[in-house]
Amino acid sequence: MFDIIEKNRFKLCVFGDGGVGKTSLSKRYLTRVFDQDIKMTIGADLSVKYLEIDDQSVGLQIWDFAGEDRFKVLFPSFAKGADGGILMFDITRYSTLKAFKEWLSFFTDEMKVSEKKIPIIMVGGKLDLEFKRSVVIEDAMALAESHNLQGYFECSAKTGENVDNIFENITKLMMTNTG
Ligand code: G3D
Ligand code: MG
Repeated sequence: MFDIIEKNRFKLCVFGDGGVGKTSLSKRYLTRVFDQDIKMTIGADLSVKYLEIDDQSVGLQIWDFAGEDRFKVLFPSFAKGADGGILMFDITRYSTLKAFKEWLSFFTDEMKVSEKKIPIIMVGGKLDLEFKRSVVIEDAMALAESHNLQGYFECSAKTGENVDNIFENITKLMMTNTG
C-alpha cells in the first residue's frame, strides 16, 4: 500500500445473513488473506486487494463479517469507518432477503454515528443455482432501489460470474464519493 495515496484506500464491508456466500465471494476476489486470529478477535475476516481503476492505484481493505448472531455485538466495530458496503443475500433462500432490512439498518445506524454517507450495493449470490432461485429479481431490485442503495448485482462465487465487476463498481462508487 506504500504508494497508494490516502484517499484511494478504502474500507469495504461485506455483510448479510450467514451462509449467503460472503466469504466465498471475498475469497474468489482476493489475493491475500490475513491471519485467522483477526477473525477470532473481531468476528470478521480481513483481507487486502490492490487494483487499478482509471489509472489510479487503489487499496481495498475487505472486511467480511462472520454474520452469526453471537458476533452481532461486534458489528459496530466492524462497520466503523467503512467507506462502502456490500449487502449480500442468497438468491436461493428467500429468508436471506427478508433479513435485508435488519442488516441495512444495523449498518446505516453505525454510519449515522460518524455522519458519513457512503455507497452500499446489494448483491445476490449463488447465481449458478438459478434453477433453485426463490427470490424474484425484480423484487430484489425494487427493494434495493426503495432503500436508496447504489446498485444491484447478482453473482456466483463458484463460477466467478460478475465477481470482478461487483468490486470494481463499488470501488468506483467509493472513489466518486470521496472525490
Ligand atoms: P458466508 O460467508 O456468507 O457465511 P460462505 O457464506 O461463503 O461460507 O458460503 C456458504 C455456503 O455456500 C458454502 O457451502 C459455500 O460453498 C456455498 N456457496 C458460496 N457461494 C456460492 C456460489 O456462488 N455458488 C454455490 N453453488 N455455492 C456457494 P457449504 O456447503 O460449505 O456450506
Ligand atoms: Mg463467512
